Amino acid sequence: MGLAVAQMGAVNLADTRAAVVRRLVEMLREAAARQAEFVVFPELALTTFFPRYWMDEAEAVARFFEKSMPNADVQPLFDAARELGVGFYLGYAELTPEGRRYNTAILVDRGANIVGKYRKIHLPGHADHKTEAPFQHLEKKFFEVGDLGFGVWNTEGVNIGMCLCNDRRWPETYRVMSLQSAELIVLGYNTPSLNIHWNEPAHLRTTTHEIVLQASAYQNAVWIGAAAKCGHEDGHHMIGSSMIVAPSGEIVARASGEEDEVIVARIDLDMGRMFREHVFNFARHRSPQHYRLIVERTGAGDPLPTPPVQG
Ligand code: CDT
Repeated sequence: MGLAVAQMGAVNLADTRAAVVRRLVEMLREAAARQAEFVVFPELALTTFFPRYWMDEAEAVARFFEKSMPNADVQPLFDAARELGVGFYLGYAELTPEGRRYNTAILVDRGANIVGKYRKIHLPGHADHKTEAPFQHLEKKFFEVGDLGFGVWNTEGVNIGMCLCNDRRWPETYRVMSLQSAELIVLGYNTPSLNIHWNEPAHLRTTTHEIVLQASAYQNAVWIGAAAKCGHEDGHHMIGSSMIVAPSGEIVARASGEEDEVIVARIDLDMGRMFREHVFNFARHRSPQHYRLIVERTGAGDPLPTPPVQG
């Protein structure tokens, strides 16, 4: 399969949806010209990373949420996908007809049909106004926890699972999808270089991003395509390092800058199959009876009673 990851440089507050979609279409065309059949775009790809700004929910909805998909602004991307026969993953802020707000990603097939939807489950940040912080991270204010679980869709003969940004740091995300035979997991992210919660050294933001993608690809025998929105959005810097990671844990393609940039790899789905048949043969080696705490506890608690040690 030809897999492209389309990293985006900054989207500033002043940028219109139409201008952003023109950038996405240009990258879709480049990906198609380089024989990609599927393109991964970032989280909240159509706007700036607006959870960094304090505002009320009504203002956020009016300025940054999509009320339908595709809508008139985004239609050119769907038209280009149909014309080129290229599927894609796209992240955006979703307002449902019932007025609910989610951080959402869609899976679009090569005929430009929306075949899957994911709503972000691990929402980082806070809901209160941190007046001392240089910026906010208001995902817990603007979005509800996703209600669709971690789905996997067979599209174009490949089992594709989706998640979004902070989800990539949690092992459960990948395992739930690999237990549904996911072969490829795609995700978009907006990772600020500064962590407002503690004085995390800037380089660790990229190191931890790499570690989770490489370890998760290996432990779940999946390919991962991860697309950043990065660079300086109105002065707020976010990491790049969009990448494609193999089930061996190796990084096979990586963005080199912090601008719009398409990376492409021919991914061999048989590589995942080999890991799934041997070291990570789930059916042979997993022991879910010993994993009960994973679904019984949310936060860490006391050690469980253990049988007395013999001998
Ligand atoms: N968008 C997103 O989920 N970003 C988070 C930043 C967490 S710091 C509050 C991430 O995990 O990259």
